[in-house]
This record gives sequence, C-alpha cells and structure tokens, in this order.
Amino acid sequence: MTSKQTFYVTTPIYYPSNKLHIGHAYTTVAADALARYKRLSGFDVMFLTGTDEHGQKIQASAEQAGQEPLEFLQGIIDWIMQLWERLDISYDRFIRTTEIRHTVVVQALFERLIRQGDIYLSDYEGWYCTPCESFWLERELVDGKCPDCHREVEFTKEESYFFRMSKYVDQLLEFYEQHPDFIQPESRKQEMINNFIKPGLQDLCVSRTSFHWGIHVKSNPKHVVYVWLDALTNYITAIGYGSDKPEEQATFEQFWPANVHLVGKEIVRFHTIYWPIFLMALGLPLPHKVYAHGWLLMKDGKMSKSKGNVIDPNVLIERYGRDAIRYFLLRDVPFGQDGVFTPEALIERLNFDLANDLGNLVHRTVAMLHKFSGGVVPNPSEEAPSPLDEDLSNLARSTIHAVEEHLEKLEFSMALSAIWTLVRRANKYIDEAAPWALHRTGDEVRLHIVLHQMVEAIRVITILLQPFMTDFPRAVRAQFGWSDEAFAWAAAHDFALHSRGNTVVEAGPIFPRLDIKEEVEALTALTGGPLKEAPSDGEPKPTANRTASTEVVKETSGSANNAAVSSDIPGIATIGMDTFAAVELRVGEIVSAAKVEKADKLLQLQVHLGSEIRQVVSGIAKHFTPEALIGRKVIVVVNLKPVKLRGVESNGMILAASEGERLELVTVPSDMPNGSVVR
Ligand code: ME8
Repeated sequence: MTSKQTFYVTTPIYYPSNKLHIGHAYTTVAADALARYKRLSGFDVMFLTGTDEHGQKIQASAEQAGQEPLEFLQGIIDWIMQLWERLDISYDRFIRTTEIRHTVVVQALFERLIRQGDIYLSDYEGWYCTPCESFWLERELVDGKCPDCHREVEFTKEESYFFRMSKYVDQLLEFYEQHPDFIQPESRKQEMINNFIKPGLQDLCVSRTSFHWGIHVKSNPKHVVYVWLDALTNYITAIGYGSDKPEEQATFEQFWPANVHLVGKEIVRFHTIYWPIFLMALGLPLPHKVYAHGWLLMKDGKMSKSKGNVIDPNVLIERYGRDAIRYFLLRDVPFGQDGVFTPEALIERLNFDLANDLGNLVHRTVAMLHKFSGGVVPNPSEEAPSPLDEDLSNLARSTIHAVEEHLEKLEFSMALSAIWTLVRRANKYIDEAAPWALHRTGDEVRLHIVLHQMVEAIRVITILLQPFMTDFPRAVRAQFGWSDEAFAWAAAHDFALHSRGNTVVEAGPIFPRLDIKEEVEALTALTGGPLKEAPSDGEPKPTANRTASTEVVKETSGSANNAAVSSDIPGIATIGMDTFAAVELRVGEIVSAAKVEKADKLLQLQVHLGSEIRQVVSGIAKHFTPEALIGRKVIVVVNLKPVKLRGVESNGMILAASEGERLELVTVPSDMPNGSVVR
C-alpha cells in the first residue's frame, strides 16, 4: 500500500448531447494543471472526468439524429476522448453514467434512500426546463422563462420521487460553518445561503416518468432517476463506491473524500447543497472543496450551440498547438471570474507572452550557446556572483514558492504571472549582462557565468511550466538534456550546477509570431461566422434574485442617472452614481519599480493589493526614480482592461494629481491596509 498523500480532483461530467466547446476545455485544462502539479509535487493523484449520459436532452438529440441513444453517444464520446488526448489531459479515470458500474450502484443507493425515508413518492407540479434539466417554481421564473437559460419552460405534473432535503438543512449549515473553505470563491457561499437555503430549501424531485432514457428505479421501473442524483454520484461510483471488487473498494477508501470538485458557477448549487446532502444521507464524508469558476463568454454572451457562437477547441489546437491554448485558457482570465474570449486577446497572448517573452528567451539562449561556447553549457568559474547574477538567481529560487502558493489556491493566472516575471527578468538579464560584449572583449570568465545563468533560468522556468503546458517542457528538456534529477519539481528550488556540460541542440522557434489581422480574420472564418460585437446589453443579466449577488451587471448607459447633464464645473458633465461605482479603486503598496526599456516615460510597477500583486505600467518615470516609489501607498484602478505598453502588460492604473509640470501621487496614510476599498 502506498504511503503517499492522495489528491482527488474532478471536473463536471459533461452532457454529450453535442460536441464540447472551449468552455468545457477550460474546466478540464484547469483540472489537468492541478492534477499535474500535485503529481509533480509527490501526491498520488486521481483525476476524474467523464460524461453525463442520461436525461431527456440526450434522448431527444439521439432521436433527432435517428439513432439509438447509445449509438449516438458513442460518436460523441469518441470525439470527446480524442479532444482530451489532443489537449494532453492526463485524466486517470473517465466515467460514463451509462456504464454498469455506475448504474447498479445508483439503483442500489436509491432503494436504500427509500428504505431510510429520505426519498418518498408524491406528485410533482411545476415548471421544467429541458435544456437545463431543471425544475423551477413559478416565482423563480423570469418573464415566464427559465431563469438560467431564458428558454421556454413546460408545466409538468407527474408522479415523482422526492428527496427530503429539509431534513438536512441544519446539518448542512453546520458543515459550512465548520468548513469555511468548502465553497470557493467565498462569495458563492453567501449566495447559496441567502438565495437557496434561507428562503426554505424545497424537497428535490429525483425521478421522472415522462421519459425513459435513464437509470430505472428498481422497485418502480416506470420511474427513471432524475439526472442530478444520477450525475453527482459519478464522483463516488467512478472510484469504486459500492463495487464488489476489493481493489475498487480500496481505491474508494484511498481517494474519497475528493479534495476538490471543479465546476462552472451555474452548477455550484447542485454541488454545494444537493451533493453534500446526498452524501450525508449515505453516511459518507463530504468533499473538502467545491470551486466554482467563472464563465468564458463570447462578445455576445454565454457560448451556446443555439446562438452559434461556440468555438471548437480543435480549430484552435490545429492552428496554434495545444500548449498555446492551454496557456491562454489558464492565463487570460483569473480563475473564478468571467472573461470574454476574443481572437485579439488570444493572438496578443501568443505573440507577447509566448513568442516574444518565452520563445525568444529560449531561442536567443540556444543561439548564443552555439555562437560563444560550441553548443555546450559552460562550467562557470567559482568567482563571486555579481549583484546582477544574484538578482536573477534569487528571483528564480523564489518563483517556485509563488507558483505553489497560487496553485494551492487555484490561482492559475497568477501562478503563470509569477513565472512570467522570471521569464522577463531573464530576458532583461541577458540585455544587461550582454554576453555578446563579453565575447567581444574576451572576458571568458564572465561570459561563462552569464551563459550558465541563462540556462539555469530556463531550466527553472521549464520545470515550473509543466502543470500548464506539456509539449514545451518536453521539447525544451530534450533540447537542453536535463536529467531526471535536474528536472524534478523540487529542483526548481536550486539555481546551481544542473546544466553544466550539457550539449544543447539547436531548433527553430517554438512559438512563431503571428500576424494579428490575418489571424483574427482566419479565426472568424474558421469559427463559423463573425464573432459579433457585443450589443450594449449583450452579457447575460442577473435574472432571478438567486443570481443577482454574483452576476452583478453594472448599468453604464440608458438610466436617468447617467444622462450627461452639466455639473457645476464648467465643461464637465455630471455622471450618475452607477457610472462612478463601476470604477473599482483599491489601496495598493508599490513593492517594486523598474524602468521600461526604450520608454523614457514608463515605469513598470508591482503593486501589492492585499490579496495579490499586480503589475501596473505607469507614465511617471519623468517624475520619480524607481527607488523613490518603493513602499508608497497609492490608489489603484483595479478593473481596467489589461493593456500592453511597449510590450509590457499593465493591469490597472495608479491615480496622480497634476498641475503643469508637477505630478503627485494620490496617497493614503501608510497604516491603511493594502487592498482597502476606496469609495
Ligand atoms: O452541467 N465557460 O454539463 P455541461 C466556462 N452534466 N465553463 C464552461 C462553459 C463556459 N462558457 N461552458 C461549459 C452539466 N463549461 C452537467 C454536470 S456534474 C455532476 C454534471 C463547463 O455539459 C463548466 O465546468 O452543461 C460547466 O459547469 C460545465 O462545463 C457544464 O457542462
């Protein structure tokens, strides 16, 4: 028996009523990055994904295709598995809810729950949304339609089994209380309590008689198990719960409870209310965490087949490679928040981060090794390192800590941002250490130290990129010839002699630079039509009060509040409170500052905002030296769209007052905590 610590991560099981899109790839790539990170840091990992194959929607799709459900499903399952292979998804198990190992256990536990009195037979009257497989009360409908997807709902009355949710409410609230990290991000917990639990948790309908494609209730086979009880139990049946095979039972004992269920925010309710209650009824321990990430939106709102705005990940993988897509998905949008997919953002990331920063670092290093040292990593002399060398090596040694800290909190974007700080520092080191000049002046001792430092920085970066990308680390490792020991995760702590004497192979650029205009046009054509400009109200609006707390849509036009009337200051129009409230201001502390190359006015700042460190590029270099800014408390606009200034990403703006030549930072007393909200 292994004594390693275990880690169990799941994705939702996706509906195979259609092919999947990049929204599904998003969750799966995130789960893969987490699974890879945990494996690299020594855990015994179980990574589960799969498909949710029952229900009316699947039955209808199969009928439409003129096929039997299983025949219809097989084509899509093959497609999904191929997609995961193309994205290098390292799942350990794939569950299909039509598998016998799942269905027999669901049937058995349903009977047990009837016997226990947790499930009872009654009549259901209410509104049913077929695409969402959800029942709604009259009061929950919005304009008579489904509050989630805004489609038509059907009034239904039929005999159904119900799960006695109310019995477990107090136990659930107590569990939340004792496990404050169970629902992440934190804001979702209040949403669950205020919008679903406090108004009175309804008993849940857990069977249907109006369609037959599902798991039949053993003692009353005209009923099929309503999808959520069937679907959620996949997380235990897939790893051996209820199995009669001893090795499967052992797997269940080893991995349950799950460490984290990754889900999109629209199904957090099922995972944080119904799932824990089902488990309580079964007397099983509850998962440690449910993490609800945000949606990847298109300019015209949420992706959906019926809108025709979905993107097939295969199109992107074929054109840019899987690493580029994996990187983009994890880097561009902070996990937990919504983000809009645009071809422009994708191409900019690929050009700036991958081609200019990372690809260029490797390419120029290899070229210089060949030019100045015959393609062999030199053995550096034992001369004391210069402050420049130490600056790089200290940053490299500390980057693993930042990456680990962020990954533990599922902050994929910030983990990548920490790696990119090192990538950029390494590129800057090359510019500053200027190996070509050392070669020209014949300073072999320094040249060897510098070349060696460059390679070590790349080694650390490549190790740390393994959770996120798969082809790049494999290729670069082979190119630089690092041993298992040199390439172990923990070896990213050292910045030492892991590479000396290695022969480095020349290769073409790994990430080519792309022509943005050409690519946007090509992507538009390939994704089946114009990626439309958003209408001003194009994003999904908060619907019933149950979603309002998390999907705040700020009014920016049209209300009387916002009409442009003049203020008392001549020439300045007044704005409404809504417009002002749309700007998020926070207190930040400048923790580092450096000049931006070839830009006299720009400084690149790292600003501590309490929960994160943001990079902001500010046009204040004429007014302050970098050193004079360290430790200053400033006010930061934190919800500006990121921009690139001279190729450096800026994620916010700091406020300053100016009068003629004079410029002063807007500041607060030094004891004001970082991250404080400014109103
Ligand atoms: O809900 N942005 O399946 P599903 C981000 N079978 N993530 C997205 C997304 C988007 N635009 N679109 C989809 C189901 N997802 C049930 C789950 S689990 C026991 C049963 C991802 O095919 C996200 O993870 O509708 C979301 O929760 C999931 O796909 C929904 O997949």
